[in-house]
Amino acid sequence: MLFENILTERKDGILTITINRPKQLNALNAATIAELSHAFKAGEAHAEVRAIIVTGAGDKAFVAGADIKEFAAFSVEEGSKLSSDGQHTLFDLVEKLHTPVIAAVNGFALGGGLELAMASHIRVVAEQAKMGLPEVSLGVIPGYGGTQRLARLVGKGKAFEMIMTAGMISAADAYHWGLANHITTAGELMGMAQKTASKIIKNSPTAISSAIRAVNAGYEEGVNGYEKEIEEFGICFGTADFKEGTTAFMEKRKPEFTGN
Ligand code: CO8
Repeated sequence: MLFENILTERKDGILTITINRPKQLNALNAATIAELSHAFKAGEAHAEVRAIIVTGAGDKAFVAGADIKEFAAFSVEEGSKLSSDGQHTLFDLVEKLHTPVIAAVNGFALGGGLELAMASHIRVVAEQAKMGLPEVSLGVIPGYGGTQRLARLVGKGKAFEMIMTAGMISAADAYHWGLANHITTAGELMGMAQKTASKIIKNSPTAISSAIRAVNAGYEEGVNGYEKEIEEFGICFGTADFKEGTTAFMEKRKPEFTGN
């Protein structure tokens, strides 16, 4: 697929995906969502990609939301379809990706932008970034999983406040509420995201995928997270990575994981 709205770069096992519509503050139109979906799937399928960083082009915005101009005239059916398609194509896909995803939040992360950051496994945030779910100010609600993921990350009370006031919070507040894993200067943002990714990719890719599935299971309706943990724990014992990790420990050397 030829990308028109995103840039991708693969280096040292890390795929960086940059949403590249800076004049529109990287707003997510349908084409961008489709390209992102394709890039995340391709990254997950690529044997050399061990972590993915998603960020926004320019110094102003990570993503200022879904593209309001695109859906302003939609009907009830079209609105529902937009939300459902987006959740399945991109946001659920990112959350469930077997490859760890780090959002490097370089500026405004609003509406669908914050929802993309929240679907990512880890968020590294620049100190000038502003985050919020301003949808009710447009007469709509968060539709890309925001009502669910924000409440899980910051708690129900704070999520209600953020959603109902439609306000933005600072990076410092996001850190305080557990929405940001790290805060850093704008200049050090990508370095911090890469440093975090580098720590992750030293470890077993198969075990990391199992951990993603086990953690996510605890948030799935009708799934027992503890049972899923037992299942995934057992699966690890059949992997070459487990053999390598335990052998390397006993041989007092660094493991060389293959992800098998
Ligand atoms: N959609 C489309 N265009 C946008 C968006 C957006 N979300 N955000 C900014 N832009 C465009 C502006 O229209 C402007 O374009 P132009 O120059 O052609 O007029 C350009 O980006 C620059 O923006 P501003 O001039 O507004 O820049 P400011 O620095 O003055 O303001 C803000 C920055 C505060 C970020 C402001 O742009 C803003 O409030 N943006 C909208 C934020 C917002 O409401 N986001 C939520 C959108 S709704 C959403 O995400 C729903 C998700 C769930 C959808 C489920 C299916 C429906």
